[in-house]
Amino acid sequence: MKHFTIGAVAALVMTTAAQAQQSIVVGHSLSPTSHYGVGAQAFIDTLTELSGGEFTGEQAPAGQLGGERDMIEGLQIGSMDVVITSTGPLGNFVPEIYALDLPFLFRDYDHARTVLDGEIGQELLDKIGENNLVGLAWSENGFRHVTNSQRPVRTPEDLEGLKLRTMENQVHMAAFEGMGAAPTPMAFPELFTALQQGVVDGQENPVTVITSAKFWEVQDYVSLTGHVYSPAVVLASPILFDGLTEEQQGWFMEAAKASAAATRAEVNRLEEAGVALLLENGMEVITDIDKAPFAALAEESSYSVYTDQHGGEMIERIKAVE
Ligand code: EAX
Repeated sequence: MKHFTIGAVAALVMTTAAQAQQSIVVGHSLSPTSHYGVGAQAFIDTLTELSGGEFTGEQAPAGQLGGERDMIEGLQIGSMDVVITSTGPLGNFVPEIYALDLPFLFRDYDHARTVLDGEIGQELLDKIGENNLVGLAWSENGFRHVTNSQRPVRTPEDLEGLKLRTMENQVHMAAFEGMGAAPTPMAFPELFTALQQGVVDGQENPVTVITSAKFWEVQDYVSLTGHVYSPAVVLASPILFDGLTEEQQGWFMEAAKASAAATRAEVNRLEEAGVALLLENGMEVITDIDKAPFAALAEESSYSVYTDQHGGEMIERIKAVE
């Protein structure tokens, strides 16, 4: 029979405890203080608390582990645990999600949140689940606006010839082509430098992102076009999630809901305070915009990217939600 010293036994016990504890990496493309950063921290804190410390976590912010498309791929192969991402590149993996990226579809934040928190949101989370990903909860990025370094944009004519970075999203690219810009798809981590070096003239993002990325350092004009609502979603790797007990899965889902709530609260705060921040930092903010001509062109050029594959039923259902 083997004899263990007290020290060896203590070491053994400690190793076992350490093995039972798992640290979850939460990846996202923005700064740790952004609306995603706040949401990532809420996820980690809630998961740690619910699990009594069995799970802890850390953020991988600022695209440290890649752009949003790379991180989604990472979830599928198990190199990422949890990712907070816009739906920007998600349609490449789950085509039904493109319904949410259609320009001028959601009327306001209330409309978008009601849709995502209801039956349609659940159906689409389930669709994500059919594509080698786990959709834990809908979170939020915000209504997107156009910024650029060249001129105030008030009409589609002002977009003419503007090299505009879009997300890697077929619907958005088609929409901007229709509105007259020259869309250039690019991952977010490359964007700041691309704007700085003049590879592109402009980009489009919500106030949340424009402020947290400090785009005023490289952009002079922001037009409050609100041309599309940008959902975010908290995703998990099926390789991680499917290995959890039901109780543990419940903790992850609760943590994702807490994350989304914290992010939405931060979106609300920035929707109030953000425009003042843009002005303070020297941007010209263009608010007198007639959205109708933008909407007509964007709808004509981009809705078929979705409807050719899936028909128009989902669009009607989304519009009908009060
Ligand atoms: O999800 O790529 C983008 O423009 C996104 O809005 C940003 O990464 C936050």
